[in-house]
Amino acid sequence: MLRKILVTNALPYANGDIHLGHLVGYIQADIWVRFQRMRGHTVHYVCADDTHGTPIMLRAESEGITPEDLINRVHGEHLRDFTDFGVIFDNYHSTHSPENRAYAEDIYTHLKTANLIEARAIEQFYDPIKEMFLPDRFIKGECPKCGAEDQYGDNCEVCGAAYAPTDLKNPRSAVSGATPELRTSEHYFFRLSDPRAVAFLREWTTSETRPGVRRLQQEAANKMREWLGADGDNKLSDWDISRDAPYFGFEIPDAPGKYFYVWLDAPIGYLASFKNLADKSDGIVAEDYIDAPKAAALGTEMVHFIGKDILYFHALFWPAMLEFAGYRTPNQLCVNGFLTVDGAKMSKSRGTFITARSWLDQKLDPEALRYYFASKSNGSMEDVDLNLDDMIARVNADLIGKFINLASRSAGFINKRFDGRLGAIDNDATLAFISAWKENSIADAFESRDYGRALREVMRLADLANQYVNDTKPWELAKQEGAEEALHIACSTALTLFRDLTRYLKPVLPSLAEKVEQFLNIDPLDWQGEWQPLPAGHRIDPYNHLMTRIERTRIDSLIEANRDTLSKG
Ligand code: B3M
Ligand code: ZN
Repeated sequence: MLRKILVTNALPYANGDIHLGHLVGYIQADIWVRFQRMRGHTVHYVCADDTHGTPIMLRAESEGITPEDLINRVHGEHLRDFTDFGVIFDNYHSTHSPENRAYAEDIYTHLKTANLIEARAIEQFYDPIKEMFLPDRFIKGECPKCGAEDQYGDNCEVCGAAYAPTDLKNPRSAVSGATPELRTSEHYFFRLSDPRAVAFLREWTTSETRPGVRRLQQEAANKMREWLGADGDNKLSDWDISRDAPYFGFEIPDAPGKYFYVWLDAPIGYLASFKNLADKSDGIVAEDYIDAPKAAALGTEMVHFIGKDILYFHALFWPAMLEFAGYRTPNQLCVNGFLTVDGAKMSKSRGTFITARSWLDQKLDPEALRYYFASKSNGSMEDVDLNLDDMIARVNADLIGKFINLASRSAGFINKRFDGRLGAIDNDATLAFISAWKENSIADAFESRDYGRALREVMRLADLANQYVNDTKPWELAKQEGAEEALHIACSTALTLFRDLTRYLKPVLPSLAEKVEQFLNIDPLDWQGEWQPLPAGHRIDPYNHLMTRIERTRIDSLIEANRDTLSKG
């Protein structure tokens, strides 16, 4: 049965560059979207910049521009970076948009009507010079536990202690340096602790979205059990969803000077981006994917790809917000781990806090990184390690040494000796490929986002194909009298196997696959129907260079370009 799926990635904050750590989850999502489309399913793939909140307001102020100018500039930078890595959204929107304001107000109003919003007075640090309340990360002081200086208001980077800003010794505003004052202000809370919300979340976090497919990976479901507590427990605390002016965001209806906290309207940005897409497209009806009754009746799906650091928001706050506002809830959360580089956290001082743009500036192939991240992805929340030497070795061995080499050792003879026309193929050599096609094992691995398993199977097939070429030795047949037909069959067979490998690699290496489709002079490859060889008589185009080996020197200059010797991180 063909599926209709709305797929999203986490919305990157508009106050920073896209770096390789972001790209793990974006590439995993883009691969899954491309795979589903090759299988014939309808996928709408959307994202947006996450634009509200104090950091962006203060950064715009420090640059002497408006927040709107800042987020417009960053929107273009982010979209260029994603596009250049082959992460192609149907729409890349912004949370600072009319659609997002409308949905945020509607959801809030519904939650209020459901008696799930409560006003409470809270004490917070206030900066008397900047005349603003201070988020925890904008208060510095000495750690109450170990005395370390210059620690943030919520946790100590030296001893790891978590605490309230009021526990800091000698607190000061990180914005103006002033000593902050404790002031009381009314805030609005989403009552996540309401028994209705807890009961809903217990069911939602443990249910299946399709037969045999759970909404959450096992590690994520385990975290939920920890956060929700055992049956009868009620460990969820209510969520403060308002912030006081001055704040860059949406004002709360009927609450002048009160704004939606950035995380209230951030996930709503998924809906806003899709609504913006639907309104400018023919044949897409946003409500079919957003309204609970319509989505249920039509069987449309909503699948979010996120990093594990934002699981709490997406597995608790977000589904509860949607459920009690009468919107459809997500079918699945696909959660990725963090990126480490050479086994350690990305670090500016070591030059491994690598931006997407710097990878491209070094003329490194973005599809090399796509391939490596895919080979290290297994569909779990485990961290992904970018071991730079291993990446060089694996890309050069698998893609250049096995995959490309197959075409480069056979295409020339077809062009030179047979006018670019293919001949008959050796059916025995295709048997393993035909059974792989029928077994669907590679497709199943892509479906479950275990791209590492998929690629291991693809490379096993590539080894078989290269073994066939090594056995038939076209370069020797070309010198033998009367071996024309054997040469024609050997090279035609190799190119059919190469076509199969290209199909399987296409979700991971879309632009390389497109070059191969042009060289083989075939229609865009999909992943449906019966297996067919490239037919005898089919004309291929001249073989051109498809991919360049990666050299360590290029990686070394990448690291130098990202090394910030002054930074601590
Ligand atoms: N902007 C945090 C992040 O960039 C936040 C994600 C929002 S997803 C709705 O990971
Ligand atoms: Zn400490």
